[in-house]
Amino acid sequence: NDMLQWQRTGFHFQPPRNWMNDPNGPLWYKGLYHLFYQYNPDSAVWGNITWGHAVSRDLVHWAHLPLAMVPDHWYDLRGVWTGSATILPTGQIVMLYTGSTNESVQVQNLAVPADPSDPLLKTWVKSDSNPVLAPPPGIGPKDFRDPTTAWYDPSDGTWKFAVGSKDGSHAGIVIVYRTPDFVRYELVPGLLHRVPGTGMWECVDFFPVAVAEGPEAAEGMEASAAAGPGVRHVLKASMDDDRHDYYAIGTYDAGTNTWQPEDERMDVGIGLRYDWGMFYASKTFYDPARRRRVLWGWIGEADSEYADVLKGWASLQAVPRTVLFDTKTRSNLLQWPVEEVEKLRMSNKNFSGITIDAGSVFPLNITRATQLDIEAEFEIEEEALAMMVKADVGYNCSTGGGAAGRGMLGPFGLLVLANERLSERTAVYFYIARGIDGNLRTHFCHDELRSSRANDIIKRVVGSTVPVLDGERLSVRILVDHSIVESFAQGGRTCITSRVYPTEAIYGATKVFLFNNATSASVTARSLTIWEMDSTFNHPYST
Ligand code: DQQ
Repeated sequence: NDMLQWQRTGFHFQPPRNWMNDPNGPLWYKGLYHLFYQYNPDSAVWGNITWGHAVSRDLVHWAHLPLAMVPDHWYDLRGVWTGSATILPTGQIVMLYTGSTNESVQVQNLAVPADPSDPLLKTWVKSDSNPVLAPPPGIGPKDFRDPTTAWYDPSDGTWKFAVGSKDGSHAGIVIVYRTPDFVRYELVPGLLHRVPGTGMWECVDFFPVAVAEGPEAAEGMEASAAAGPGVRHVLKASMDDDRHDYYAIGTYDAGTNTWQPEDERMDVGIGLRYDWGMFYASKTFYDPARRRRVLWGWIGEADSEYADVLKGWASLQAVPRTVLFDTKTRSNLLQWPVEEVEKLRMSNKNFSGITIDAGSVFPLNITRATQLDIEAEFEIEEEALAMMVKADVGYNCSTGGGAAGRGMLGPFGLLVLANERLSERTAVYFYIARGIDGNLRTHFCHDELRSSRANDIIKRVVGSTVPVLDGERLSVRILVDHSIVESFAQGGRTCITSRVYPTEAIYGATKVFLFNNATSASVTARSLTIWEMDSTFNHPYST
C-alpha cells in the first residue's frame, strides 16, 4: 500500500528488495567504490546470507551488481558472513570473511577477485586453503567472527588483522593474527584488548587517525600508517549484548600486541558511541582517491518483521560518513556525511533569523519535505543565558520526557516528518541542563515517541551529551529521507539515527517546524538552510 511504499528512501543505499544487514569489504578500486553487504536474496528477514554487491563513482549513486559470494562450500554453507578488504601494495585485493560452516562453526576464509583487470570485481574466487582459521583453543565455535582489514607491520614483515570474540567470563576480546602472505597464518600471543562484562564483540574495526593539530588531521590515514606521536588508533566494537557500536581512541603498540584507551573511563563499550540511535555493525575504509576514511553503518528496522515482509525489504545503509579526530575537543571523533551528498542538494530555502518564543512552534514552508538536508545554528537569548545558574539539574535524553518535557533551557530544535496538526513528528533537539557536578551540559536528542501513529514500532527518546566549546553556537545537520532521520550535532561530535514510519506525515502532507518548548528562553535560528534532496534512483525496481 501507499504508506509502506513511501518508506523506501530516495538517497540511501538499499538493494532493490529483500533483507540487508552489515556493510562488508568496502573499498575503492580502479575509480570505483565498491560496497558488499550481508544479503538474503530470498526474503525480507535475516537468513541464507550471501554477499550483495554494488558500485559507485561517488558513494551516492549506485549500480547494483550480481551477488559476489554465495554459500557454496562446507566452510560457508550456513552463511557468507561479514568480512573486510585489504589492498596490498601491489594493488592486489584480498578479502577475509567469516563463514558459518555446515555445522555452524565460525571460521575465517579468504577470497580474491577472479579478474583483477575487471574494475567491477564481479567474480570472486574462494581460496583452496579455506578455511584459513578455525576458532583457537578456549574460544567458542560461535564466538569467532568478522575479520578486520589487515595492516602491515614492518617490524616482522607480516600483515596483521583482528577477529572479535568473547572469553569464558563474558569479556569482549580482540584476537590478532599475522600472516606474511595470506597463506600461512599464526595467532599473535596475548590479546589486543579485553573489556570485562561486554560480551561478544562483533565487527571489530581498528584504524589510525591523525591527531596533531594541522593539515594532516583533516585527512584519513591508511590502515598500515605507522604509529607515532601524531597518531592514535581507534578501536570499535559492535556489542552483540546491546546492539550498539562503541569506540575509543587509544595507543597501539604492535610490539606488545596491545592497545590502550587514552582515558580508561572511556574504554570501548563504556564511553563513546558512533551513534545514539540505530546504527550497527559498521566498518570504515580508506579512500585513496580523496584521502579520507569513510564509515559505513547498517541501519535496521524499528517496525515489525511482519511489516518488513509486507513491504518486501528491510534495512538501509547510513549515508557514508567521513571520520576524523576532533582536534578541538581532543576526546572524540567527528563524523560527517561525505561531501558528495551535497551534490544531491536542489533548491534551498533560507530561514535565518527566526526567533521562536518559549513554548511555541514555527512552520517552515517547504514544498517537498520528505527528502531534506537541513543545517541550523541556534542562539539562546542573553537574559536566559544569564539565568543558566538556575538550569535544571541532571537531564537525560531517554528519561527527560522528550520534546514534550519542559525545562528552562530546552528542549528546542526541529520537528521533521511532521504533519500539519503535529499528531506525527520526529523531534531533533537540544536541551541545556546542569550536571550533578554543577557544570552546564548540552544534550542532543531524538524523540521518536510521536513519530508514527502505528503501534507495532519501537519508539524511544535517544541521545547523549555533546561537547560545546566556548564561543561555539549550537549547530545541527539533519538528513531526512522518508523513513530515516540522521542528525549530526556540533560538526559530528554526537550523532543520532532514527528509523520512523509516519502514517499521515507522508507524501505532500510532510512538513517541517522549528519548536521551542523551553519555559523561559526564546531561541533564535541564527542560520537555517533547508535543501530539498534529489533521489539517486536506487529504488525503481518493481519485480
Ligand atoms: N552479522 C553477520 C556476522 C556479524 C553480524 C552475520 C553483525 O558476521 O557478527 O550476518 O550484525
